Amino acid sequence: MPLEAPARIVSELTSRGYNADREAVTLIASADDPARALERVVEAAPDGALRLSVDHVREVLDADDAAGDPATMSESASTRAGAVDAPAGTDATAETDASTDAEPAASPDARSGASAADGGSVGPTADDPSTSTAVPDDTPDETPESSPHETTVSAGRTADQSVRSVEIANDITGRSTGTGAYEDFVAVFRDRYERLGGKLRSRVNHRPAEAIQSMPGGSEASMVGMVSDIRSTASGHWLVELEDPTGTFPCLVMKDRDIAALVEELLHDEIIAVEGSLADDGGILFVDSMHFPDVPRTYSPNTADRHVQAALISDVHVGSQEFMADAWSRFADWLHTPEASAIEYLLIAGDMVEGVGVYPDQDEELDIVDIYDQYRQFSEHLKEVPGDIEIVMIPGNHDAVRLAEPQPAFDEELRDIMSAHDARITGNPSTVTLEGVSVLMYHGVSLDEVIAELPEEKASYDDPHKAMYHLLKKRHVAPQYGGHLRLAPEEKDYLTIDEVPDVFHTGHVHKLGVGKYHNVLSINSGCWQEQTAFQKSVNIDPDAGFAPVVDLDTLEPTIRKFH
Ligand code: D5M
Ligand code: FE
Ligand code: ZN
Repeated sequence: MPLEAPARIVSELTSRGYNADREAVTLIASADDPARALERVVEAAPDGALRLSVDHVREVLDADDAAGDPATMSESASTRAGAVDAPAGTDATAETDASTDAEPAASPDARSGASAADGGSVGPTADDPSTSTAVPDDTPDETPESSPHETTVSAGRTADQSVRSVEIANDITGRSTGTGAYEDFVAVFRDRYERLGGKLRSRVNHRPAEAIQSMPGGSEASMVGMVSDIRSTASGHWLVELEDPTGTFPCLVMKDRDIAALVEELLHDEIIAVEGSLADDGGILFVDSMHFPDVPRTYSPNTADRHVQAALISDVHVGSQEFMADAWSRFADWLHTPEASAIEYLLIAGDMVEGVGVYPDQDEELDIVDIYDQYRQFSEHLKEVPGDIEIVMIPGNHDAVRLAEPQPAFDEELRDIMSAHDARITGNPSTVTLEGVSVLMYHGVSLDEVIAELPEEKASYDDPHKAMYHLLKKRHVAPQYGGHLRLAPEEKDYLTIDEVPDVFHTGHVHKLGVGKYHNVLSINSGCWQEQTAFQKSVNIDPDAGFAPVVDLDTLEPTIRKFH
């Protein structure tokens, strides 16, 4: 195994029972022969050492005689045997107290799709502020040898990292072919039609628009098409125009039919199927039923073979004056505690930094004005996370990548800035499969659209997971093009949801929402940014400083609060 990557070195050291300071790992990584350097460092490690210090590594590398590090030698052997190596400055009391924030599992009701908040078990309102802090504020600050944030490994995590697996699919990075030309838009919509239409064609006896146009009046007819227009008629009925590669056809949904409620859910450019009968003159289809690509009700999600957890977060917004550095540090410190030892994965669904020039007047609230400095600072905060947690991140609309979706991952320059933690960096959206559990990660800009277009009870900022349900039902993360959403036409539609994910993870709206849709766990992960002036002006009250945690073996969610 190549040992150049810090994470590989960390895992090699962990498998031999050692933790190491981050700088020590960096030093080993930068040696001429990292594998040999690691061997020598381990051989020369003082008896009973738990953590290999940077001084130790330097001495070994500089001269060939090993020198013990008093600070590490004083650690007890029992700690080495698997107990957590608390970050320097965190004491046992802090660890115990950390457990008091435990929020009950959200227990979303799979059938009713009830929001976690409905159950009163998650969300800011359910919290008792006195017990909700993950690590008490009085945690001592002294950092005798290295700052807690230099710590790379928590010994409580599995030593055998070979059981881990992270696979990434549907990543646009490096595959972008679109030029933005008209033909590219035609191609991407054609691909969308083919792939989502394919999920509907077996369910209805469909005909192309062209064929329906020449069918006699009164015939039964079905069509699979993209919604190209939605209008209400003078008498209050709905006229939905469907388009397929052969043409368009007008479909009428009568206002007094049950299916009229479904018209309220429709977005432009989504793919649906309708069945009905043609008017006497054959010029319009009276719709009797409407079908969505959807997720089968009986979908049975995959689970991991062992007890292991993933924390799902987003919208860190480093560089904003409202970024909650303290809450973030509490979260990161908590990840070093035994209570968090099952968390081996951290997924970050976009908006790492606040960015520059994303919204009007945004510069008035910037703490860091240079975008690269924002990423440097973000990287520092990432280092607070234990080095033996696998991190996967996608960009969001505040990040320094193209805004149009699908968004490619961060470029080399930004990757370099964020390399310290060896995170996996992928596009928005991406499907990330953790030990068999597929997580569809999507930043969530389309949620603004879904919430704006659908009636309050079907999608709202207070229940963002319900808006996510509609994306699952439409099998597309960003169905409607032309509003908030910018689309980069590629040769295939990266935004369709081809395979049903086991978990759907979004952010962007800065509100917590957890629920299950046809057994797919849907999590909108809140943010790490306090209310901004804009959000105040439009009454958005963000859920800031929460970390949803998912059990990958049961797919049960828990929400942790850190502020
Ligand atoms: O956006 C967080 C949420 O707030 C998301 O629902 C969009 C909305 N938002 C925030 N600022 C603005 C402005 N200036 N105009 C419109 N909508 C806004 P995020 O992009 O993740 O910060
Ligand atoms: Fe955001
Ligand atoms: Zn966003």
